[in-house]
Amino acid sequence: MVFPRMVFPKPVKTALNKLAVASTLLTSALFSGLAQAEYRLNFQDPVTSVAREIYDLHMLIFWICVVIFVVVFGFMFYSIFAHRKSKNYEAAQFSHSTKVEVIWTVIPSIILVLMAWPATLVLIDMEDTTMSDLTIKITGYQWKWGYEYLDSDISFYSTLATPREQIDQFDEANAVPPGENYLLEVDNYLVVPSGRKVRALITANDVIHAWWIPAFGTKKDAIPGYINELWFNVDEGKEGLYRGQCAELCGKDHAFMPIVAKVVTGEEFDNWVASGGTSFAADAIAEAVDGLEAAVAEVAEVAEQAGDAMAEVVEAVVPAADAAAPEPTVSAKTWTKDELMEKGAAVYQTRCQACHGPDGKGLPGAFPAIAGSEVVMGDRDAQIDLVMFGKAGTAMAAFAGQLSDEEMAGVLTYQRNAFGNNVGDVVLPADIKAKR
Ligand SMILES: [Cu+2]
Repeated sequence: MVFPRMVFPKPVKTALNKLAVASTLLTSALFSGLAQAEYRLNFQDPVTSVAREIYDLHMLIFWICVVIFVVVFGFMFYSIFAHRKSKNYEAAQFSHSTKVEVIWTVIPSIILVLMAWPATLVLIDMEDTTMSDLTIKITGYQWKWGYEYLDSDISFYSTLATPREQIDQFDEANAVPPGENYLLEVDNYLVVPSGRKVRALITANDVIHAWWIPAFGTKKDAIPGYINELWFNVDEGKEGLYRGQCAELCGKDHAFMPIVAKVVTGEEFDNWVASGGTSFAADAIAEAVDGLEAAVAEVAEVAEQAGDAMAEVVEAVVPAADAAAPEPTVSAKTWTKDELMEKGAAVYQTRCQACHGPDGKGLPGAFPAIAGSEVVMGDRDAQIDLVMFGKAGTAMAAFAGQLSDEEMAGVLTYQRNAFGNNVGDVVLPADIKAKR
């Protein structure tokens, strides 16, 4: 048998050719990307009992679907092949069969019940937050997470820590390559113990968010005015970092509010609570300082080989490294305007720019500009109150609980004197302290 040849008009032909070239390019680009990234199918490895139940349920349903697929398509292809016209098969002529109809109703019903049974058991287990060992209240904000350990006094905010330079890739010449955990890094980890049942109360302060850590098998909406519950109990021996994300489209920076949980042993957790919840932050700082010192030592070694001229350079580098190391608590320190501006710029780029823009121009119609703002450049006290305590009925949050005296003084000084604002005065940490 001869099939007629498809004949396309010329423009269609050209378009099809272009499409073929594009799809080849796309495919090769896609697969070279896949080859580089660690690529996997299926869920993340479960580390809690609930996550394991979900995983097993998922696999069970998957294999049931595979069997149904093979049986149905096998039957279909067999029928098509065995009864094909060229064999002169004569079709049966019936139009109704009660027997067949009963079979194709009863069998799927039984399959559905068999699938619903284990699924219901998992759902019931997921909802059972009783007998928990500790409770953490989790609040979603635009765009960060707040954690409160209700059994102790510990509470903190967890904000994106991926540097702005990696995110703003508008200028190719100055592009910084994304880090390993791009957009999945935070400044403060949620610290939880392994081997204990953690109950989480989930809510939100502004719009609906959702708290999701795939490896824990937890995902729950955070709704303003409501408190949802979930629980997880991480297996002992599975200590480490687990990453998740906000899973409910919550506005402009929805992709910029990741979740990082640091799972530690029960003993480490107790020590962490006893220390007021600060030791892990201190660890991170110590690590950073160690890294810095190692780098300085390396430079020194090279310099020794290169002679005295280089040694002089090292002398210049060491104090710089010291200066870069985190400062001790500094209530007695006298702050210069330059220092406040520098600190303020860093705080601004992590805490304010999401709404007010990296360039202070805001988002017309939604978030007011800082540049040229009469409010910002107006009365100093009023401006301090606004940033510390927020403004009711607007999106302006109260930052008193989120920033230290020094950070608050810095960012206020910065806003009054950056982006072409030119008030000239400074806000000192003592001014903030006096208002707390
Ligand atoms: Cu969100």
